[in-house]
Amino acid sequence: MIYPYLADTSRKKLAVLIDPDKQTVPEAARRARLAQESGAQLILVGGSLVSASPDEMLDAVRTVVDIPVLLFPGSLMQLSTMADAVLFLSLTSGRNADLLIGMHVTAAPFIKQNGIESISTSYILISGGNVSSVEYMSDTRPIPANKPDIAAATALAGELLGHKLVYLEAGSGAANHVPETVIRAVKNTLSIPLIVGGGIRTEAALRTVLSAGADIVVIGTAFEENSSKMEAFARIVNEF
Ligand code: 1GP
Repeated sequence: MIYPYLADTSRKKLAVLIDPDKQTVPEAARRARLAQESGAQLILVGGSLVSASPDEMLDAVRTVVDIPVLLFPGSLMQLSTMADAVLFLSLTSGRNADLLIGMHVTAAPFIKQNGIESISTSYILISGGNVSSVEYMSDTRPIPANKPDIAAATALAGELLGHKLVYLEAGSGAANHVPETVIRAVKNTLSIPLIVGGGIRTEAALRTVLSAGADIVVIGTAFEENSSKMEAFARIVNEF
């Protein structure tokens, strides 16, 4: 069971996102090993546009690390038995019924038959200043970045529905990460752990997101561009 580890918010966690579309299997394994050696606590595997099964990549990654490897599925095609657990995402900022419940109905029997740990997660898209892949692919509108009250109410609705995590997402490669005001408003209303990702590129941005209340911070693009940043980023997360 991975959830109790995620639910322990006494220590903040750095999650390194590995997008199967942006790297080969050996590259993913190398990056995962570097993430663990650098002090990251989690690996997420997934992306908006992945069309092949992530099985081989998950297997390779899990072979080289001991830290939990979570599947972060952009679509049903990415479902796999090879991760430690799957984030069972409901895109609650949007009004696309398929991404709120439709795909979950299709996926549920597979998850049960295979005994996969699924962690129900409110996935909340916040405008990151440019049109993200998630926004385009999901055909939904993000919550405006200057509406913390709407973000907080959406997150609270997810918790009241029984979701176990909230993930505030600005979109991979976002121009702006989720603003401090939004993170703070959401954190103040929640008693479940808060994940924040998208557009976090600098140490200053990482500190802002952590001090605003993120329990888990997800970083993909910044490490794809420069994997040597992992160590400094992990040190900051571990200091909080
Ligand atoms: C995307 O939140 C993640 O789903 C990570 O975003 O690639 O911008 O770090 P970045």
